[in-house]
Amino acid sequence: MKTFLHVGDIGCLQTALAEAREIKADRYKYEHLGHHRTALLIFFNNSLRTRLSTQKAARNLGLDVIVLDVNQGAWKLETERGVIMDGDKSEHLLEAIPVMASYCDLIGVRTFAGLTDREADYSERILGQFIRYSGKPVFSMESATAHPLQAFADLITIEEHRDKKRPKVVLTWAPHPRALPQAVPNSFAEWMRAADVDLVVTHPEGYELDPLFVGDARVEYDQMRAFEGADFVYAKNWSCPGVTRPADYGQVINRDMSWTVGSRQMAVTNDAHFMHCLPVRRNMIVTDDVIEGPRSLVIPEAANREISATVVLKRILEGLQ
Ligand code: AN0
Ligand code: CP
Repeated sequence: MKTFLHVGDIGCLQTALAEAREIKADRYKYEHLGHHRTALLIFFNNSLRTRLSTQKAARNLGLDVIVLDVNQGAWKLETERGVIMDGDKSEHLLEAIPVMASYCDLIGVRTFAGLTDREADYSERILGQFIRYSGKPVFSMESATAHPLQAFADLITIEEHRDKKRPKVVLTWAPHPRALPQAVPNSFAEWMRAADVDLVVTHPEGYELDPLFVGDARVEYDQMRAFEGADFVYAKNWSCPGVTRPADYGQVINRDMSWTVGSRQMAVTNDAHFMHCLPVRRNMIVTDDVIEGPRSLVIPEAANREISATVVLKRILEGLQ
């Protein structure tokens, strides 16, 4: 595997899930694969889970790891070509990428959407430059439009907790004070469509996700109706994707606190498991009672980030042999 951004990059999901089970049973099984290899993890944005779980995954595979926080200690990077660099940015990504690539064998990049220019975000301009100019395998650690390591961990978690062949999985928007990317819901929808689940997406009008990810999944604007009989509830905030309202791209266009997931909504589900990728704002996205309740999966879901990352890095290393 040379790049990891979309669900198609991992191939057959049943095979990937079988590998996840194998690695969970013995996470050092492929320790030899990373011998004398180095992973570089580059963060343009904050992270707790991705930072820790991807490093742990790399070490499971015997890799050396270098972590770079671009905004702490490195030169400020210009990302647009053709700019006269007379501002505060000392170095261009076009030099920085091949230099960084010369010290490693594979590269993970976290670079959030700017949420001002839809075309720039949805063309994955920054991740694309790493793919084009590094000459090394590149994987998304949440890039502008996708968070595949999260979606893979979510799928592993659903697989571990489902008690029917085809569970009903509801992706619900929930309120948040600041504008957030669409990467998490995009990838969740994309991976759930590829898996054998009954996916329902619910959000206020104006929050329609890009068809590239959501395809023809059922969209239900009435949150209570969407939750009826759900086996899994996956909550997430996202900003306006600009699909039906291009001028509002990246904006917060709804603050309706009745969308906060609480016992009222959970009561109409099939005793659903609650999921969220974290970090979560309590009593904005979900009430204390629900996130602390017996059906909450947020901690095992985060723990599975180590497993999804180990499978993905293993696949990349196998491609280097
Ligand atoms: C980010 C987001 O919503 O994309 C990261 C989630 C994994 N969340 C925040 O910035 C709060
Ligand atoms: N879920 C997730 O990716 O969390 P971090 O932003 O803390 O890495």
